Amino acid sequence: MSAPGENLRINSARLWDAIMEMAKIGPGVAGGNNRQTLTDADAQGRRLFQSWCEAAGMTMGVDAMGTMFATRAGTDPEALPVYMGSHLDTQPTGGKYDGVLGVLGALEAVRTMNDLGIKTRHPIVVTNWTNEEGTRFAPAMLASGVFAGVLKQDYAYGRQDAEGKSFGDELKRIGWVGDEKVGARKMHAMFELHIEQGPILEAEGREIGVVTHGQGLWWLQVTLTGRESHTGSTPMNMRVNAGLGMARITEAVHEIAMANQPNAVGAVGQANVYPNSRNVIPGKAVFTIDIRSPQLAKLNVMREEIELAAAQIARDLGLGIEIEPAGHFDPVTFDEGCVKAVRNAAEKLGYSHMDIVSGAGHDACWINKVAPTAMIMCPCVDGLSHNEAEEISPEWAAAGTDVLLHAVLETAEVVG
Ligand code: HGY
Ligand code: MN
Ligand code: MN
Repeated sequence: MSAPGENLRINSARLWDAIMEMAKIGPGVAGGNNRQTLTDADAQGRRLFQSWCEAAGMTMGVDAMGTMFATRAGTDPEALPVYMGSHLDTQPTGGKYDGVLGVLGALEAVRTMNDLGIKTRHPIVVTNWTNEEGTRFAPAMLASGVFAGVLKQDYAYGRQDAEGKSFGDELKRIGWVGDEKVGARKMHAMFELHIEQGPILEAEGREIGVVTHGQGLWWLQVTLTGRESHTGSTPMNMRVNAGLGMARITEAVHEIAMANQPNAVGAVGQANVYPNSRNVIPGKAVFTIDIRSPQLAKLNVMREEIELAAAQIARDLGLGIEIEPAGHFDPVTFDEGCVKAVRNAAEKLGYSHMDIVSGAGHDACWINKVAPTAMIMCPCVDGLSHNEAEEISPEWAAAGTDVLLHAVLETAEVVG
């Protein structure tokens, strides 16, 4: 049977209800979400997602990183499954849609297939990747990185949060250590629907982003060591101020990103000074530099320039300095065949679309190393994300999910 026609659409109201239901779990303080990975709220969200998948007739598998794989059988059990999904964990001041749209959009696509009795030759698997955000346990995309063989499971299990709790202990505490070997699953293809998290699609008036590439990223954790002393009685020329070093390096990161325009970004998002007392010169500062570019050469030049500038600032201020990579992936080129399936679906459905490079990192960036992968994006209001005010329209959510449904059906081969 040929792929279904353009009249096949998902149930937009049911999708929106599911997103709003999930948003009640791990509520933020300003209308968004704080459902950080491996917290009790994450566990509650997982249970809700599992109940929905099982109600849709899917069987749930879980791997040793806690990633959830809900399978809808195909007519050919030998055929490799087509995967679609994203992540349910959020930033501490996250929005309701980052990651969630991709997981619940995939569930809605399956629910729509069930409504219409659509059969596919390839099985279909809806996925919730553990710890995409990398806030509580750095780096980001931790579980998909282990799945892709880029990160070791022992490394992941040993990652610690700010309170010294380890990933492995917390995964065990919430009861989500699965029995599957991470990465043992083989995929025919993987699609990830995600909000853009930037301003381009809305500004261009396009409903769909056909994601051809993804930016590369470095996270560099910097530790500066100075000397704690009294902020009142220590003469200025006797201070060894780690906080001042952090401020100057933060400024240097911004200047270097600006000097490397276009296609370069840089900031410091996480920063701690010690002892963090109002009347003590910080003796230590620990912070993470986040730099990104779609061009590998530019990304590496920025890293070199920042490391040189940071070393000079430390020398100028008499500070000790350590710089440790805390996360990295090269720029990504998604699979041409999968990208074409996304573009075909947008065209068939009559949605305005444009090619786009993902500014944010996603699980698809790692899975692209082990399976043909592509992403679909929908706009978000003012391009705002990683903010509780993150907003999309039900129409944008439905358009993205319609495209996901059709791209997956084209790839999974509708039969009967
Ligand atoms: O950092 C990222 O790009 C993603 O939101 N984890
Ligand atoms: Mn995300
Ligand atoms: Mn995010």
